[in-house]
Amino acid sequence: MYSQGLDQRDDAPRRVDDPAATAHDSALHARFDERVDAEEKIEPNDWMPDSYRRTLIRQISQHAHSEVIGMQPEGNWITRAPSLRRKAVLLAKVQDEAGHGLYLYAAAETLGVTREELVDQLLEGRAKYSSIFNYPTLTWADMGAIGWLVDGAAIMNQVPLCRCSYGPYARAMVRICKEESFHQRQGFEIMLTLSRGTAEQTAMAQDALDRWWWPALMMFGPHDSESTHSEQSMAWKIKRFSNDELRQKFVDATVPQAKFLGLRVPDDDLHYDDATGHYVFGEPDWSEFAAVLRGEGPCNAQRMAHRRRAHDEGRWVREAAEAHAAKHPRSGGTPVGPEAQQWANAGVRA
Ligand code: FAQ
Repeated sequence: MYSQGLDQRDDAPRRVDDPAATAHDSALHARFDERVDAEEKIEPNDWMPDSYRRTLIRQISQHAHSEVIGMQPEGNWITRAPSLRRKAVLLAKVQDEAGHGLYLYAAAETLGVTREELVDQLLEGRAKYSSIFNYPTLTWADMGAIGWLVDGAAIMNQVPLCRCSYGPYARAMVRICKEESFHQRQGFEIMLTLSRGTAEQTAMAQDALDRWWWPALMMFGPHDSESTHSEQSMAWKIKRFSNDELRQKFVDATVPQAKFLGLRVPDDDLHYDDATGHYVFGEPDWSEFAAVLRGEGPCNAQRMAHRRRAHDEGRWVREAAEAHAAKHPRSGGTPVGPEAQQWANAGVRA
C-alpha cells in the first residue's frame, strides 16, 4: 500500500549514446550525493540511484525478517516463564518484535516493493535474517541473555540507524530503539536476579552467557575486510559505523556489565588495553557464522518450517481482511457515505 506512485523511476536505464541523458543522470547523481553529504533525509519520492534503493530494500527487509523470526526463540518460553510478571513482560517484548517487523516492512514498502514480495523472498529462502535467531533457547536464563546481549547488540547497531540517510528507515528506528532499550534492561535484570540467586541459578546464567556471547558478536556481520556492502553503505550514510567498529563498542560496553554480574566472558584472549582504552578480544568462529548463513545452524530448519507453517495457517486471516477491504474500498474497511447510512439504518454506527 505504501508503494503507490513509486513506479515512476527517474533512473530507468537510458541510451548510453545519448549525451543529454548522461548529463541529466550525472546531475541527478551529483544532487543526490550533495544532499546525503549535507545530512538531508532522502524521502520516498525523491530521486535516488537504483543501487541505493536496492541496498535499502535488502537491509530493511532482512532487518524486518529478523524481527519476525526473532520472536520464535523467546516465544518458546512464554508458557514456561517462572512468574506471572515475567510472563507478562516477555509477552509484551515478543509483541514489540512483531511491531518492529511491521514498521520495517512498511519502511521497505516506501521503496516500491510490496510486503508480499518480501515475505515470499523469506519463505523461499532467498532472503537472509540475522544469524543469531538460529540458536536454541535451552533454559530460562536464555531469556536474560537474549535481552542483555542480543538486544544490547541490536541497540549498538541500530541507534546509528536513527541517523540513516533514508527518512522512513531512520524514523522507524527511533521508536524501535526506545523499545529495544527496555528489552535490554529486562534481559539484564533477569541475569542480575539469577546471578544473585542460588549456585544453580548463577550456573544457569553463566551457561547462557557462554552459549550466546560468540553468536552475539557475529550479529555485527563479517570483519570490515570481508564486508561486501559496508564501504558503499557508509558513503551513502545508511551505515554510520563499520561492523568492526560496532563490535568493539559492544564489547567495551558489555564486558564491565558481565563483571558487575560476576560472570565470566568465555574468551581467554579478552583483556583491557590501557594504551587504546579498549578491550582486546578473541576471534569468533567465522566458519560457524558461514554455516549458519548457509542454513546449517542448529535451528535454521526449525525456524523456517515454523514461519512457513504460521504463514499458511494465517492465510484465512489475510483473505478475510482482503475480502473486507474489497467490500469497503474507500475507507480501508470502515463504511462511509451511503454505505454508512445503510449500516446506521441497520443500527450499526459507522
Ligand atoms: N546474520 O556486507 P555485510 C534484532 C550478511 S534485529 C545474517 O557486512 P551489511 C532485534 C549480509 O546481509 C537483528 N546475515 O552486510 C531482536 C550480507 O549478505 P547479502 C538484525 C548477515 O548489510 C532482538 C553479507 O552477510 N539487525 O536483533 C549477518 O552491510 C531480540 C555481507 O555482510 C539488523 O538487521 C548476520 N549477523 O551489514 C529481535 C540491523 N551479518 O545481503 C528479537 C540492520 C551480515 O549480501 C529478539 N542491518 N550478514 O546476501 C545491518 O545493520 C546490516 O545489514 C548488518 C550487515 C550489520 C547486519
